[in-house]
Amino acid sequence: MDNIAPAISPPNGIGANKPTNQAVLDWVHEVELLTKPQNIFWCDGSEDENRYLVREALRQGILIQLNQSRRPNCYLHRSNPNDVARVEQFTLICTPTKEEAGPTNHWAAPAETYSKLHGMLKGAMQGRTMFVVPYVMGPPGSHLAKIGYEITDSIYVVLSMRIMTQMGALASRLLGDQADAEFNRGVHSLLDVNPERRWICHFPQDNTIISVGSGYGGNVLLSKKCLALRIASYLAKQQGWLAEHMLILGVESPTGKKHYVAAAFPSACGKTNFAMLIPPKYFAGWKVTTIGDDIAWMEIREDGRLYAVNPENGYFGVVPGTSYSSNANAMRAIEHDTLFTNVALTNDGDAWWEGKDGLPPDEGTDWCGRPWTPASKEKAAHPNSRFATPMQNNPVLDPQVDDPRGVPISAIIFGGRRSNTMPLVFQADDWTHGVFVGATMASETTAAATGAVGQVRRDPMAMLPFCGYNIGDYFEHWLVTGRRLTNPPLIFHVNWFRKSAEGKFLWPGFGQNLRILKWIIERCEDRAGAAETPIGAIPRPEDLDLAELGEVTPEMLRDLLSVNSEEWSKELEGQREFLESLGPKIPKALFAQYEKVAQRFNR
Ligand code: OXD
Ligand code: MN
Repeated sequence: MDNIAPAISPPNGIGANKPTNQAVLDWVHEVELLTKPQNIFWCDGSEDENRYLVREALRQGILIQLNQSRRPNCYLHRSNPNDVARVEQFTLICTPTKEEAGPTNHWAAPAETYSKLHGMLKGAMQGRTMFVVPYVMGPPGSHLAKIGYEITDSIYVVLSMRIMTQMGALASRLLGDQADAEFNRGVHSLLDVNPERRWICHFPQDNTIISVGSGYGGNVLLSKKCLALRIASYLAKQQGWLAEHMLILGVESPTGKKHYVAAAFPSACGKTNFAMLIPPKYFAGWKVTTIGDDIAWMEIREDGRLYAVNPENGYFGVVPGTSYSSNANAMRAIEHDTLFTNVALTNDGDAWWEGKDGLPPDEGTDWCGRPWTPASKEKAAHPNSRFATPMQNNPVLDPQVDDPRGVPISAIIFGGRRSNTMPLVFQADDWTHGVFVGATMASETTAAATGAVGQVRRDPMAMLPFCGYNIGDYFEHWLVTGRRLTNPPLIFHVNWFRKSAEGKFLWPGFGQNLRILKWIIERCEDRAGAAETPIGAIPRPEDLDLAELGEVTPEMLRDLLSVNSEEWSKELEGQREFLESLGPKIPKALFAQYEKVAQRFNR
């Protein structure tokens, strides 16, 4: 087999930034002895290093340069077609007992898994360069900030980590030289990108991740889903904070009053779009700003409120459907300094995808590198094609994004993609009811993970694939956190995706979601009305600001805000069955919430 990641020989001064912490050096040495790379490249995150690595990646065909006058510093990467999404079935939580991983995770015993992985990694980097990538997650100075090192044999991973994290010498400086300084150990090897030897393994007790056989972002950018969610959720439980699959946005009204909200939607359900929302014309003077688009780390502060930081430095967003009309801020962000994966290529060197503004090109090259025309049966861009872009590219980046104290959260929003049942928005009675709403939320599956698309699955707090320990303990942790919050955020549920009987979306979504956000923050300020329903408080049409919303008729609005008892009797049944299926660790308080809601329907 040709080596898919041949070694590179950097010039003097590049790839030589060896950290000084002996524990890091010892661990890297162990991995070196196991994987036998041709050489080690110590990354420092500098511009020179980046230029050199991009040049090498272009030379090896790992990247394709896009038209530099149209998209400066933008490149396209094509992953192996067998490797285009997260692989939940091969993602393991390796805790001493199966019970610690719980019913929603694939579990494997740590000792056996280490030896299986070590077997696969033996000599795996022969003829390759082993990159050591130091990185920081979270604003430096925040005591939630975490340091990680990812060892990888993929240049694409290094270039992506540079965008997605604060990568480089800063991490080693912050870690210092103490032998017991805490850092995450991540080892990644492409091996031969074979789906039969693809494993994403987490060892929460060892703060260690090993990922083999994949080159796709969600499986290999170990800072993101692996550290910032799976390992961090485990640490958060031990240490009394929350690591969540949530965007964080700021919303400021024309009077200058500002709130921050965090929202958990499953993968590819519009978190990035919501986090970068552009107010419609009628809402002149309103501003929405982004703290983060995917992950929130939150802790309780002295004032009894929840404060959030974004651990990441960039956005790894779904490309198809992104356009100047759906998300002009994202479009501006990805005009430069962006790494695209699995989009199509136009003949003049630009990126193209389904849902981009304008007409499709007459001809081009699809995500697999095959000639493509609008008559082709296959899509030009893979439905899970991605951009990786630094958050500094975001024209509406919130000024507080680097604040080590984080931002105070007024509301938490859960949401999913549901064609029916779930109204446009409702408010939970209180924190405990909100935890029940989050714990039982569901969504139609998307292309972000391998497997069937469009099937309703329960995805508690959008953490089903990301909670690094027993989901029952996780729910309990949420309940305990609620008891510690003297000034808790209000909790809501939204559904932008409800459809008419004819299968048409009832709500325009995107910028118009500000109307719902406005009601939410008015509820936080105790100045918006609502109707009490069995599932929670739902705005009446007169409680929403609907001026100049031509496309939604009163009938559509009625359907959007309705609670259909037949649909809800099925929904409640599904919620109860789901909680029961999770076994004995599910807190009784959640079943009590179920009973409460069910009884309200029977009144
Ligand atoms: C993501 C995901 O990539 O949730 O953010 O899959
Ligand atoms: Mn995500």
